[in-house]
Amino acid sequence: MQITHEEAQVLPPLQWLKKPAVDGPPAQRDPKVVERVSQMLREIERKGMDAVRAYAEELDGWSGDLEIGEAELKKSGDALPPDVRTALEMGYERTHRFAAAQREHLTDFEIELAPGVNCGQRYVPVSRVGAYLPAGRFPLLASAFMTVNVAKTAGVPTVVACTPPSGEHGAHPAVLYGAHLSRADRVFAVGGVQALGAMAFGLLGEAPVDMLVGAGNAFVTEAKRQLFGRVGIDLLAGPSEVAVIADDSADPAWVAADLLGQAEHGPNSPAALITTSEAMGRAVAAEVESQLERLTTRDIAGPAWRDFGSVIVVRDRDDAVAVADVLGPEHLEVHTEDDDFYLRNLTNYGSLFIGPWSTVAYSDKGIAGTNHVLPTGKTARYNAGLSVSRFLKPLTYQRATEEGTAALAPAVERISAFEGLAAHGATATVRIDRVGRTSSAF
Ligand code: HSO
Ligand code: ZN
Repeated sequence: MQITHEEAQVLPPLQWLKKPAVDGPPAQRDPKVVERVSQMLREIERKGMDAVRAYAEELDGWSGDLEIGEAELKKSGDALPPDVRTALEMGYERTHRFAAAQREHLTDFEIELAPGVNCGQRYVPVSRVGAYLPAGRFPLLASAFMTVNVAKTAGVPTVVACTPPSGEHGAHPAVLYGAHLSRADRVFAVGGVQALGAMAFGLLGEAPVDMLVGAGNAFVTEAKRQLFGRVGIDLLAGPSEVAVIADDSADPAWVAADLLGQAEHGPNSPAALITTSEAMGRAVAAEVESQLERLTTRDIAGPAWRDFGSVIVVRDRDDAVAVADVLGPEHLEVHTEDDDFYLRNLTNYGSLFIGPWSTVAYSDKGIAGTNHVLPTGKTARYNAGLSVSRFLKPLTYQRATEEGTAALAPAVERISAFEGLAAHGATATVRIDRVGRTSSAF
């Protein structure tokens, strides 16, 4: 999400109180990762479950059952502290209601384009989806709400989920409970590249999936990239990012807290403050330093802020929008007296958090309802976060009647003849011959 030095030149006059030490996150595609993933996928495709089991043992130290049974899933919630369970149920309910509202706002239609010529579009769900539920350094409990739940709410008939094996339950109980609440059809304790390969190649007693979704480490992301085309994917997630636009009215302590709230994801997580007030920029920078001292995750958030943090002072709100649109951050917060102006004018971001009482973690945990699978690395220029629409194909159709021949066939005949595509033209001619050629051309 960092501004490159070239981009800084074309932006409106800027003052950098704190420039990131490097231009951007390191390239995602480490050649060693690319080669290893490709070799693993080849092996899995060739040897099937034998390879999946061998990798589970070698990489995750797991040789137990790969499928988490119905009964285990149902009681996964019992292993959780009651308040965590209640919070998860709340997250499921909110994310489900938001996804259901998205579904309702996608409507099929049919319009008459000429007499006897109707065209339409209907949303049809993908048949089979595979969701990867990571459980790495920190298990992100809301993952299934964002993937499995949204796919089911879109109407996907079969959604299988894979999560890395851990502990005696075969997988993290909170991750399992999230998958259960989200209505996963089957859940497997399989991690990493072997999970994605197994789902894509149809090795888990299920037909191959049509789409793979969900975030993971660099190997998981690379596996999705290599499998893309054979299956659909949601997006290729990079390090989590946050940017905040703040004016003089913001509370520097809150802005600092929200910057660190994503910086703790990893030492290469970018966090940027864009401010119309130099005083605010300095106050936030000081706050970040003092909050870092108390933060238990300072060993991650500290380097992230040092190497990937920035404070950019801009002239006015138009420049703030211009800078934010160049950054295209995954998460964008607005703490200003003018929040609606930003809502109307910003165009590149994964998800927007309006006003000081909104914050990224509310959606990260699923509690606010919006999705946390969001575009990173400036891909918000052309991509949005995960939503029901990603699982729904807008399939089109035409419905022409005999009466429609006059509006369609003569023009198609002319174009086909001009192109030299005789057989195309003949499909129009046979229909004209049946209804009779009228003198008027078209
Ligand atoms: N910020 C991550 C999601 C997350 N963080 C979940 C914590 N829990 C990507 O949007
Ligand atoms: Zn987060």
